[in-house]
Amino acid sequence: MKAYEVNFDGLVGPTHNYGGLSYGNVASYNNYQAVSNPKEAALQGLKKMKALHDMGYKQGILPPHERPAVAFLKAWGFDGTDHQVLEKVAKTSPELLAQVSSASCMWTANAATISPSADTQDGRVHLTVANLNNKLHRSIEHETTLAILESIFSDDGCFAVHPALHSVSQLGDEGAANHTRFCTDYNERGVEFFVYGASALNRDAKAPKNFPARQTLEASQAIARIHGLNDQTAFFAQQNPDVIDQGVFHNDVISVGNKNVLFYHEDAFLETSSVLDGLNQRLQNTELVSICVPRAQVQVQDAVKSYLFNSQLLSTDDGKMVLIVPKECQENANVWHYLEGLPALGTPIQDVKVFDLKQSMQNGGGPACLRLRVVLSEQELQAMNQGALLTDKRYDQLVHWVEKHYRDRLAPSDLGDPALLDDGRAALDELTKILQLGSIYPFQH
Ligand code: SUG
Repeated sequence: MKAYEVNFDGLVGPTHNYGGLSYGNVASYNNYQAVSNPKEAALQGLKKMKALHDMGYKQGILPPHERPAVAFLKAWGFDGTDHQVLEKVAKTSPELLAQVSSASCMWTANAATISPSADTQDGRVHLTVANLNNKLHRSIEHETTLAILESIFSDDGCFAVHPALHSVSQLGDEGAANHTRFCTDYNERGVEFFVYGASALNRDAKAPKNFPARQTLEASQAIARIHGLNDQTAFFAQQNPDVIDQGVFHNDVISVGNKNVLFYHEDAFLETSSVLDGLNQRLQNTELVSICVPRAQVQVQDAVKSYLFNSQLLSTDDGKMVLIVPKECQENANVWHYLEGLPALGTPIQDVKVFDLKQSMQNGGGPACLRLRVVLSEQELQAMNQGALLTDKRYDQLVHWVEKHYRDRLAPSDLGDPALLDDGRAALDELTKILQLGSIYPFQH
């Protein structure tokens, strides 16, 4: 049966702002307290979704979470009405307010890890929500993400949605940002490639020195077990710790894969030749096509600034592939020079398309961060909640919804505005109807 790669993009939330919250993520850190434009951010994201939908790809949508997350502030000892809580935290701890106001769930590559049914022991699609415990503002995402995924993939004959791993640093899990699947065709058994930043339990293992390794080997192994993968369908490799120290906080900032193609930077992995061998040994009916971008042409710093590898690598009807890159690639001379020459290299990547995602990019989130890939057979596609799929009509509804509810300017001092909370809730309530999700938010209960 035919299977599709469905990209579920995160719809940017009304509180999108620059909190400088992600140590190790250079763009997030550098844009601390810059003024954001949530309306533009959401429209930029929707434009990419619509463009891919128009190109014939299946496109899904994951909604933003409730922010500011007052429930967490209450759990941390702030009391009173919701407005009183906001007022108190804005006065006494604006830093904490920024943590609970981030729209970071927009980067849905970090929402979960997905194993398609062709790979798993019980023949169901397995989804494990990421605990994101390396960053406070992201560690509060997993409960709502679970509710959303359970609402979209509720048919337990087809899907198994698993809660996040226990939230401790040794089991740090950042979802599909560190997971790539290789295969001949989406409906065939593939090999799932888990790239970890460090091992938490092996004291002799190499680890980055300056910035945190957000994904552990132990978390990746746990997910592979939970999903019913085996030695042929799962393969683990360590990211090069030196590049984490240069700002490559997820593997999807330094490599991307699709079907049998791996597009990666020369410095991406700790042991590149064993990575390529390991993947090749496990791939069925095809050879791995590895496209290495040499450091002599594109330095790690160029990759971090431009997000060349945080691109979406998509199959086209003629059996080739197109790379969806952010505009920042055009602005980096080395990267653009490389991309201009890429089609002539004779690899499957024959086309490059550029998107303006500046609002997200300024927080370190490119095209690939904004999407969660879920491979679904025809039957699984029918079994999921159809409200979460983009159609022409739903796109128009969502653009109208953003225009109506979103601000075009948000400064750090605006986060304590009670109207931001109230308007946000009214907007999300309306959104759950557009996406047919039911009551997924705490304020709806
Ligand atoms: O977790 N940025 C996100 C970016 C996530 C990118 N995702 C992938 N590479 N898949 C992060 O670091 C910044 C928020 C702020 O600073 O306001 C932030 O959370």
